[in-house]
Amino acid sequence: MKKYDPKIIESKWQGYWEKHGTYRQYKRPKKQYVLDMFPYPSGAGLHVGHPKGYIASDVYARFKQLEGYGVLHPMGWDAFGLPAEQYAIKNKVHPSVAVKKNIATFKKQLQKIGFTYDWEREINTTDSEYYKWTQWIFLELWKKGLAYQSYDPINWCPSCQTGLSNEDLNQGRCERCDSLVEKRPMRQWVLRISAYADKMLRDLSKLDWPEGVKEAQRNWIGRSEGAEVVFYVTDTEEGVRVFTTRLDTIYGCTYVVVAPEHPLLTKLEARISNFGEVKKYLLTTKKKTDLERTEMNKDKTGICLEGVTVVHPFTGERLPVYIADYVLASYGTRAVMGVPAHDERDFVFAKKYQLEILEVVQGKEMLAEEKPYTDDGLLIDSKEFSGLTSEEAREKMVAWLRKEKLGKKTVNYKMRDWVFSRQRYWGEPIPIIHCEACGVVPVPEKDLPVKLPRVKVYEPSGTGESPLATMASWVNVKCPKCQRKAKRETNTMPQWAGSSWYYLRFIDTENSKALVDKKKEKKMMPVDVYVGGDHATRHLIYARFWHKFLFDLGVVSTPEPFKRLEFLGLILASDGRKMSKRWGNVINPNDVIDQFGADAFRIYEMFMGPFTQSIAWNTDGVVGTRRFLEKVWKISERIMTYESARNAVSTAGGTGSMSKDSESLLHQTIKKVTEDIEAFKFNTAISSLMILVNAMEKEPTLPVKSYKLLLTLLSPFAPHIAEELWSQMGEKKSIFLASWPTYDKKKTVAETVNIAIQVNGKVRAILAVATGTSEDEVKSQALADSKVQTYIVGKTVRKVIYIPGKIVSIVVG
Ligand code: ANZ
Ligand code: ZN
Repeated sequence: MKKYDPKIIESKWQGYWEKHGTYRQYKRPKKQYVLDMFPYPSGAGLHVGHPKGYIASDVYARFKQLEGYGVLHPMGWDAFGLPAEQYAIKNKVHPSVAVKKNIATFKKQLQKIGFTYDWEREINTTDSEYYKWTQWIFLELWKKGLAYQSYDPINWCPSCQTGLSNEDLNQGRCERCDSLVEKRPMRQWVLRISAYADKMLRDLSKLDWPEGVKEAQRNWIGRSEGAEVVFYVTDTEEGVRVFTTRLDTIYGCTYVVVAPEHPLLTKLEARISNFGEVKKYLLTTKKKTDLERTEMNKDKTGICLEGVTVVHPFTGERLPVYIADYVLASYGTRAVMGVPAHDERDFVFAKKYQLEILEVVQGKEMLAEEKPYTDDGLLIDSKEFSGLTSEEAREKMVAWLRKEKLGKKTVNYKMRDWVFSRQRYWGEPIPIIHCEACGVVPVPEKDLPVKLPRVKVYEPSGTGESPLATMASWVNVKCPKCQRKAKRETNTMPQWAGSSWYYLRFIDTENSKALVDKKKEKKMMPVDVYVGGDHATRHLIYARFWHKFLFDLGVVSTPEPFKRLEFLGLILASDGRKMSKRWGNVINPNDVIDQFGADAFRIYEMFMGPFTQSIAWNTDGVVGTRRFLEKVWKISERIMTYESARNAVSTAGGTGSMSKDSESLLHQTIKKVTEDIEAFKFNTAISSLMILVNAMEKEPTLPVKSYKLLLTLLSPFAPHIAEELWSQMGEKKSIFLASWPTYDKKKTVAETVNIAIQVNGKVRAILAVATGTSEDEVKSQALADSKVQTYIVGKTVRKVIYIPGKIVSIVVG
């Protein structure tokens, strides 16, 4: 019998599995689609934090295969986008060359870990045969009016020199380089994601996703029911529409505020006597982010529009109009009615500019005077609406507004349409041609893909145009409609485009006729379990949007792409910080594997703690999991000895026997590991395997059958050693073609013993504990017993003695 040498057995079995296509069991009638969030191949390669999710999905995929499913578990590369481009610029290599090299590194690293990935289905978002379909989806969106050009100011990162979507911001800063983002007017392609806001919100309830992620999506979409109300500018036909969620407070409205960007300003320029001041204010606004504008504790500034008033729709009173940057240009109607008595920001603003504060809603308890009352309540001083509840008042008031054609119910969303163009090189070209005569002309489907040309300079131009604009030979084309001179669109798609539908391509990677074959799609979708982290909104918002669109097109058969989502906690460096080159605390999985083996590494990552928790790396832990595997290996040596001959081993069952306690523990473990893997509780599954191994180690003899059950339970976590020992037991086929063990329910019920608990020599309680319960566990159960508690509270426990299986004796003083 050989020593346990992971170096030898791991590469041996990796080769075997690949050669025999052990994981390609797609003919099986039941399917599981287990998916990882695919990585972008950065130049730094993988550190030990990256594979955590991949190991988890791999454990799950192997488990499902053992349960009899045909499992699709693919991997690919999200290789377009700013990080790849910046790496390429910094290292002076073409992005495509850098990406190729990085992918090779990533792949080699992943392959050492022993995953079930079907590398025949590898995809790369920067392959033109892949992005052909990304472009195709864009054109379908365009045909349906869901892709449009906008000239509204967008988020502009001065350092990355590109436009960004709202999702790319982190507290008003570029999430990539942390620069303060500016607003810049610029032509942009925008996707009408808002058209799907309601569906995306509604279908969240169908998903088996962590509540926190669903909540993040709800907040991101930010549905807000309210009303639009028109305030006419005195003596004009010009109406200012405001959006409010609190129509019931309208009798407390004492002024109206519009965003500095509101079109009303230019329309009324002649009437506004202090227009110079207004213009100056606009300039200061431009420098602020939306976050700074709306932050509660920031000073509220504004300017009264001299010479302009509006008419209160209910009372007919004239109200002053202000511009103030706490009203956002990107939300609602860009105008609000100011109700200082019931809204915090209005309150602060009214105090500063000495505007009237009228209370019109009362709660049960009166609040301190220096604070607005912001809850619903009973209406006062609101003419015929007085005495109604806020809710009743909103209904009645909106009915009246409708009748008078002064307003209506509306719904607003925080989610903005998706700014979809980037002024960068390394992305999918947007397949559009601009013709002076015909305007926007889509590239005909037969001409897809529009390939990204090789350029010499791929640094951003700084002019706000993509570097592609400088390539005359690529830009100048004939209009597909009228054959006259035309120009290609030079903006490219954002990083999120290729990842918004990649899971569909894995199902049918070679298809040149369609994005995905309908029959295959129907069999494999939806993704049963999606594993990853860090994209609670962005990627998961975009992918759901595209999927719903493809569903409406009839390309896919399910309204949602990802049935279940498992979100993971990060692995931090041992110093508690995020693992990063910047901090010099990165650990390369290759080094760990070289030292301890992939199986010990895999088990360690799954054993560190609850899957969803962030935990710091500790190499000593891998020492422990390696030791655990050594034990498993040693047991096999003993089996071999007492079974003496190899052919005796292969007769199922063998001749050894196991104690009743261990037999029962084995069945409990089968139950526990089955349930825990299903629930992504890998750490507790492993700890129960460790307990079982300890028990088996102590058995004088052991049936081969029981040992093989242990190997099967272990195999999703430590596939190489399990496969090796399986074959040493005489098995000819891969362990992953065996079936997952079932347990005998009767045997999972552990036998119990009664233990007397004495306090200072007197028996005070009887405790029933499962046989085999550890000393510490029995002691702590004894101390926690409610009867025992009455005798020990307030006293000091001096001694706790355990006589195994009989008595716990507690001494207090
Ligand atoms: C009057 C009012 C009275 C309001 C009251 C609130 C409380 P959500 O829930 O976020 O949709 N608002 C509307 N458009 C705005 C904009 N472009 N920028 C800044 N604030 C805006 O909030 C809707 C409320 O936010 C609206 O209801 C409006 O103030 C303000 F006691 O109208 B409310
Ligand atoms: Zn034309």
